[in-house]
Amino acid sequence: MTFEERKQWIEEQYEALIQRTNMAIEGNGIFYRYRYPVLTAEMTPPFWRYDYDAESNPFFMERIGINATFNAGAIKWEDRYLLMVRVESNDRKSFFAIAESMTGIDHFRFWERPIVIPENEAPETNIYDMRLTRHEDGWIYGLFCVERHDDAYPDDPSAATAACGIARTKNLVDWERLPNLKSCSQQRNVVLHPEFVGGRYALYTRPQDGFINIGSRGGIGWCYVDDMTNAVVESEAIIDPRCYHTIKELKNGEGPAPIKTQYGWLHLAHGVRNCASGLRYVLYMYMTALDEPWRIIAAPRGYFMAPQGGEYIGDVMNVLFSNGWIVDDDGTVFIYYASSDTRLHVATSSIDQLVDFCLHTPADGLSSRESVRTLNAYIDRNLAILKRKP
Ligand code: M1P
Repeated sequence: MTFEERKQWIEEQYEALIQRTNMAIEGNGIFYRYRYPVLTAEMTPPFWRYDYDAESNPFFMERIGINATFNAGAIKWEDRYLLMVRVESNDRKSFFAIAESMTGIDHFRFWERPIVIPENEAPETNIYDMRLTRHEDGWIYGLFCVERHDDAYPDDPSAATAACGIARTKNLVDWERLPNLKSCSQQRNVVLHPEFVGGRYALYTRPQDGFINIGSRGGIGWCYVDDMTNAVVESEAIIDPRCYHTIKELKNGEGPAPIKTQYGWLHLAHGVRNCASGLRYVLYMYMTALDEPWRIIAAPRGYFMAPQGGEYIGDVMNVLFSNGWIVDDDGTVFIYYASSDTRLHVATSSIDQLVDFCLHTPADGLSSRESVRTLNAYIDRNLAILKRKP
């Protein structure tokens, strides 16, 4: 193929992916999955990946390969669904780029350029997994993981540290970088609560001893912060701990900022357990009290979503992860989740369904004995209904 032929072919493939109509797949009554991912690496603009100069790139060769599009923050902005996507290029560095759609389920198109997050006094090597919070103080905050080499181990190139970076914006284009969250532990999956609580900012945290290993710490924490321009974790209470023989035995982390409903705050989180094939990441939900957003009032058993079919496969297998969701005025909830650190999907549900799921799904009984007892109670009720004479 000539330069022109290849260019045309690549652009046609790209447009076909962007124009593709997505379809809901009937499911479990709690949410709909969709037939196609909403964003894959191939849906990044060709002019990011290819040199368009026929002289310097006669083969129309890919120069800046994109490896993955995943773990996106989400926000509704002027009637459009915006995703703050973690884009990872072939060099393993992640960056943020916004993709927008009018439907929330398909036709996502990246803005022309990635988002430039200014650096602060401690430049990082890698940034990822932004949680967007429209705070009642009038700012939109982006909290994200900042990663750098741990220079305490100069001979170990894998030694790293994780902390929470903070930036804020009024228009999603210009970002003001604030100092990183100060904490005595490493932090990932930190999320800003959207309202003041007792007049203070509040954060969901995830303290960890090491970069990957949680060590003696972990669980979803809660802390207050007086000033987001100098955010310090002074004391941290674990509100949703890890637990033996559950989906969050090894670690867990808050997903997007919680959604306020008349019954309480809806939370989406990820839980991790170990198994012979490695770590397994699933999504789970819980609810907290409206006036005490740290107090759990409902914790449905097990997972809300786990990898299915092709979702199992990717760079980091057996992973579902979500850090973004959007609620429409009619109560529809768009849940953006990534599979296996590779691609981004949407699932749709509603506030009513998610509240019902949280309030009426039995809690984890924490033993096989209790699981069977709960199951038998359901079977008793259902058989009585089924055997009722018409
Ligand atoms: O690879 C799975 C996920 O691992 C990390 O999440 P956590 O800190 O909870 O283990 C993050 O790097 C996340 O981006 C990634 O999807």
